[in-house]
Amino acid sequence: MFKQMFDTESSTYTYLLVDDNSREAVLIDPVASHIEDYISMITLHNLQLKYGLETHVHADHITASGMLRKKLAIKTGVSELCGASAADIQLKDGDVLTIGSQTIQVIATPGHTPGSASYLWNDRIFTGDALLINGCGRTDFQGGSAEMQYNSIMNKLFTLSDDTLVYPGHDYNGRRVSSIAQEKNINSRLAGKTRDAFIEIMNNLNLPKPKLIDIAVPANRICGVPEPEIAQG
Ligand SMILES: N[C@@H](CCC(=O)N[C@@H](CS)C(=O)NCC(=O)O)C(=O)O
Ligand SMILES: [Fe+2]
Repeated sequence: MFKQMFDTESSTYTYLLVDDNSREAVLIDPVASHIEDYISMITLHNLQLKYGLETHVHADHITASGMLRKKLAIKTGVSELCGASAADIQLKDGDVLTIGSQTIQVIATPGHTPGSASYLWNDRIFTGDALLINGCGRTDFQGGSAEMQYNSIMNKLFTLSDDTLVYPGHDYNGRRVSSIAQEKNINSRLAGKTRDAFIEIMNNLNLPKPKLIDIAVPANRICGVPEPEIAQG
């Protein structure tokens, strides 16, 4: 079982991955304002939520991971390079998590942020903001690096099988899924572009700062839950 959910406020995608035999499940990039929807879905389908995973410390919304940990005793996981010491699992490139007999592989894809990670599950890759559909995450805040982003995409994501389905962290134009082949062939920032050309594009996006960045980044370093609540368990 697999679900792709969308937060209209931040255009964020959240993904539910389920191992049908064991009913163990994972949420990738859950959004705080949708926590009741996640809990209803978990109850309805009789799931055992095992992990709440982040593709990075988000700048545009607050994560539901810490609240889910409080309510459902899940483990929260984020790259060790995110500076989110409150997370239960500090993930490294190559780490493998399991739901039932299925594996979720962590692939470090720094660039949008130093701790950005992608998750490979069967024929699907959840790229966060490392690779978007016909785009990629910006690299102009949170220690971002266009050069690292280029290397992550070319040397890690684009070495996956062409058939791998690409599920992004956001889409601002209603698109839901792509593939490695599609992004290699028609991503306008990458297809036929040199590394220098990519860096030039990324350094001249001139995007406004995300509205919530000053609230979301510190909150997400502690899994989105205020510290006193963590202290109380
Ligand atoms: N207007 C949005 C900005 C969102 C934004 O900057 N998103 C980041 C990902 S966290 C990005 O990389 N956007 C790429 C783009 O807008 O092309 C907000 O205020 O939250
Ligand atoms: Fe982001």
